Amino acid sequence: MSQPKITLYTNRGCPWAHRAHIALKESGLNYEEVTIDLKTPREPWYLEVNPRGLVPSLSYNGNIITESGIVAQFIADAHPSHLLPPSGPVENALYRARLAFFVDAFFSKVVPHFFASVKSASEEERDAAAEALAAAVVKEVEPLLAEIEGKGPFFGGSEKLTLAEVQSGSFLLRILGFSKPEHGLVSAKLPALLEKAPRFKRWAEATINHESVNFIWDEKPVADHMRAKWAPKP
Ligand SMILES: N[C@@H](CCC(=O)N[C@@H](CS)C(=O)NCC(=O)O)C(=O)O
Repeated sequence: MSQPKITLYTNRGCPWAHRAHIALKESGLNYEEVTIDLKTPREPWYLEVNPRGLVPSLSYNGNIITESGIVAQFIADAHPSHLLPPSGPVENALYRARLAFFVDAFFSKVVPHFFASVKSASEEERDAAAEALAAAVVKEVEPLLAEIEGKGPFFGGSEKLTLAEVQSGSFLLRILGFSKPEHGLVSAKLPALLEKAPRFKRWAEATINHESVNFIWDEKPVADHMRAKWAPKP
């Protein structure tokens, strides 16, 4: 396939836009990166690209695709690779359903506790959010990682990144990275609490250490921005 012309409208501090960077890099696709300043109102030209004014947006040979989950899925579908098998035969469809359920479990059951932590008004609230986050990991995510036992660290025991890590990697960077005490966003007790979920720990650490996941990551400015935006003012 000839190289498509790809433009990614993004902001590197946005976890949703970050998904598109991971998918493009891991698929070996070149792209032009256009940074959208999120501190000022969107300019009219960008609202024509994406009427919602959000990042990311992807232009693929002139076709506009928005919403990060859809962008990542599109890249995996248009450029088949280790990220995602084709939808048939039925074994593949079942694998894809399991992968989608895994991502859904992570975002619906675990990530809300991360946002609660960032918005916590006290250390006690942050500790409680970390406990709830770890409990959700143990209950909802750890059982879905049974296949990594004795195999590769990524979803389903894969040695290579999959669409599951494309969708969740930017949030894993924040959940684990922000538990360093200097950020004051996630309880420093979280790493110890996650010892109860050894598969999750292995999966998450392998994911955040993968170059396609962390190549745009700049922890301190992202943490500072998140604190300024979400943390309650004293
Ligand atoms: N559901 C959207 C969420 C994207 C989103 O919320 N992006 C934020 C930045 S992280 C944004 O563009 N916000 C616009 C603004 O802050 O004005 C997706 O997954 O793409």
